[in-house]
Amino acid sequence: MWNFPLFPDQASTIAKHVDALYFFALGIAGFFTAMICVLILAFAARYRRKSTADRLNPPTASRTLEIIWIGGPMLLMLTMFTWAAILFYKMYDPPVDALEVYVVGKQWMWHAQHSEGRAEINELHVPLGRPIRLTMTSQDVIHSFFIPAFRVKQDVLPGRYTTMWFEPAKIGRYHLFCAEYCGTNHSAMGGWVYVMEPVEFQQWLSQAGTGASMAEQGERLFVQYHCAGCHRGSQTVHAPRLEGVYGRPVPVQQGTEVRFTLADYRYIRDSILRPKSEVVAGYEPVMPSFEGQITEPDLLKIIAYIKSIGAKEATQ
Ligand code: HEC
Ligand SMILES: [Cu+2]
Repeated sequence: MWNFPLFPDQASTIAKHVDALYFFALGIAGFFTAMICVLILAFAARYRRKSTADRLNPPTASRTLEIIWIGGPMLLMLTMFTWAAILFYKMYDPPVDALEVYVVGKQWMWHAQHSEGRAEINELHVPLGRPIRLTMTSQDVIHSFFIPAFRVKQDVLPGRYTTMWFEPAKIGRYHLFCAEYCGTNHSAMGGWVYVMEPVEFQQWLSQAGTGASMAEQGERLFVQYHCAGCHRGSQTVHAPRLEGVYGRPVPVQQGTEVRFTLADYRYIRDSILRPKSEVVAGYEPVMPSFEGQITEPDLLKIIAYIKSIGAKEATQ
């Protein structure tokens, strides 16, 4: 059978909106390109050297024309801008009930980790009809996570967390790419996204793996890296308890001043890798740096653990 799709599937809820805007912009560009081509040819024919067309007293001013050529394009541009801005906000504002998945890019593969514990390489399994939020980072250079059928693409940067969300709208298997040239095997850095029925997805989640959730795996690392030795009420080291720290403003000492910083993914990651850069007010900068010792997937697990003890404390 003839199978040459000009366009990828529309497999997420946002896909048709992105396409509508795309075709609107393409239509306008196409219309003006065609109009200019036709006019160039028409005028070339009409005013060719031998033609007898009237060249006397050309009009030098026309208010109506000026209003049209200033107002028209402005209106078109503002329409495109407003439309795109609305869509942009929608795409960058994940719903609160979104399912969390963590993605780490590295030369040259994608590592995805579900909060429930299961991890996968160059594959991403997601349920139909649930918003999914990806928190992503890179272990080396800049990558970009791209799922054409979902119309989503987001740069993945070393030393930083970026997020993106989508809601799968169609069962199936869709291409996954790295869309930022990242070295020799960049072209091979990709795989498949599987959109499954929610029931099948739950089964898939519970198969294989260690059975431990990300937070539970994080707790083990927390003990393994001796974080627990200082942070669980040590007798010898004065260190803050981490229960409830996630999502709260933390007082950070800066010279003689104290400033508040939100304890989010960025803050906790920096606290572990560069503890001296933001020292909690009232504490000595005695925490060692774990730079280069903990991998990105493990950092995400430790953060998941710290996040989970926050939730526990908040309900007490
Ligand atoms: C030698 C003791 C020690 C060890 C080991 C240690 N920390 Fe710390 N940590 C501290 C102290 C002291 C502070 C407060 C001063 C500061 O911000 O550097 C702190 C601050 C933090 C903060 C910021 C807390 C807040 O209230 O804002 C986080 C998060 C953190 N540590 C996580 C970890 C993790 C995760 C590990 C293990 C990978 C770890 N720490 C290992 C002593 C330690
Ligand atoms: Cu890449």
